Amino acid sequence: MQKQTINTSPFEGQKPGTSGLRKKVRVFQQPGYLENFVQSIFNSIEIPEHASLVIGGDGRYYNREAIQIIIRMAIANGFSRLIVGRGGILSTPAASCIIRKYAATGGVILSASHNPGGPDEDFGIKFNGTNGGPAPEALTSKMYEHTQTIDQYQITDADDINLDKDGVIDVDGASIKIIDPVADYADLMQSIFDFSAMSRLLSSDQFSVCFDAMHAVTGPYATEILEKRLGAPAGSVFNATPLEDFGGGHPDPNQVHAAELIARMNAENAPDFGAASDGDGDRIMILGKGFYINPCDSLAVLAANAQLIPAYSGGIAGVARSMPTSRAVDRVAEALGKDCYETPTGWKFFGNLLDDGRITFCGEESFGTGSDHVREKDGLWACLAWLNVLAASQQSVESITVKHWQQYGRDYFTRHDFEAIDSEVANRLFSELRDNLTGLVGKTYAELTIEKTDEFSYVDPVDHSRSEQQGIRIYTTDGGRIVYRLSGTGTEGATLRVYMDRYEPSAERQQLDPQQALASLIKAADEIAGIQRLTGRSSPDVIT
Ligand code: VG1
Ligand code: CO
Repeated sequence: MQKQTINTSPFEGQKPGTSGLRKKVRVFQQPGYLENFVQSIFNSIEIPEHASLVIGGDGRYYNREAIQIIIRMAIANGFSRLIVGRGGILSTPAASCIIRKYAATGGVILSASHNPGGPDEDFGIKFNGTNGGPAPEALTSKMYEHTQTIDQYQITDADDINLDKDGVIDVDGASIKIIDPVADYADLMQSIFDFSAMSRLLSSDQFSVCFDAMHAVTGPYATEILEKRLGAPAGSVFNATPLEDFGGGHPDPNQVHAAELIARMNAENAPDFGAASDGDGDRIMILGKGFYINPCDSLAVLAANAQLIPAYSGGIAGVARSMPTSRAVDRVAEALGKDCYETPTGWKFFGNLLDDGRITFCGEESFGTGSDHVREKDGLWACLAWLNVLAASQQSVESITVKHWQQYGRDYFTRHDFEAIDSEVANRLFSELRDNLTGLVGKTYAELTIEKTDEFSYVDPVDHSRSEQQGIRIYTTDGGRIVYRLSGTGTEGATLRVYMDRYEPSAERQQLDPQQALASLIKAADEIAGIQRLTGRSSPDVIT
């Protein structure tokens, strides 16, 4: 084997977003593009002696080719042990679990998560550190700096590795271990939850479950855990084989893209429990029979019932949520006398809080929920947490949620996404909003009076790092809130996300459709930012 130093020059725009670097596959396929970014990762971290790296991805188009390149580069950069998921497969939470379990130096995860896959679609890459969590901002900024000045990368001329056969391969002193991508993760789940109570529930004819893996990475994980270990009937997991193009769909578990599951759950004789996960398995949408539970509420219900789950029976340390997530979990934390942290969007902001033992559960409105068992959001974990709570409480998803609202009040929540809008228009919308921000106070829109406005910035309580411009917030006098931010995961133009929520303490008024309950806020959000006026869009592309 020969180590080679290849001369290269920088590519523009290799700036990691909310969760790694995401671009069109064709951008990644340019000679040197992936190599430059991978070398910039390696240039940004310490690679100690006996360094080890976990490698895997969500199985999307270009996953296997990218893995071969990364293996060759990791060896040339001095990693002596590589752990690779068989077939190039590792869900994001499984990668986090494996990094932690085998005390790896870090991991490279290939995924563009909920973005579609295929030759004309998206690819992505992210680096997780030794705690198993996404690189914090200080590290992603360092990577970006390296991408701007890079002039060479290291690679070996080793042959392609057979990714489909378990075992250890020795390549010139470096060992490459191909592992079952599921087993370690499934064992971790079994150590957290009450699998005996859950398997009694899942194998009884009184209860049925269906899980839509959306042709993405969670298929093998959900089949192993729900069907094999917990005894749900075969076929409970559908769309279970990871496909390079996710069957042509968006592996985004929301009410628009997971239409097949929604239809099943709203049909007559619907299953009691439904779930759909995203491309890389870190998010989940939870449904009851004919009942949708918003992810903000899901986090709150799980936090309130944590003691029913063996691993958390001693109670939780605290909770955290991303800023645009509704304040439902704050109410639970308050009742429990625990701290609740509000962070910017993106899982990387939970890492320090988890590592420091300040929080046990955390989540985002975008269907990501998790705990301190790994350092990523974890879709199947949330699905199993719900099943554990249902098994222990003998209640339905709907009854447990409705009772939760009665006890704590309901936070109506919705998110409206305006996708692929012109970037210049999006920037104009934000600069106008910023300029008008203080002048908005006291004004009335859609009969709502504005009480307070600000732009969210965050100081990490552990390392004191600062993150600015994390979303513009408008508060109305009736307790409503509007948040505007631009997506950091898209690959085409800009995606405007508008989040709205409002608290409803009265049980008599908790049964409304959120779009109805939030109608005035939705109207005000458009008038304040001039969404229709500036973008020409009269309605959002996706509503969650
Ligand atoms: C979106 C979500 C955010 C999530 C991120 C990565 O980011 O809003 O909550 O952490 O995706 O999730 P943005 O910047 O597009 O709003 V995943 O599952 O796509 O890696
Ligand atoms: Co994801």
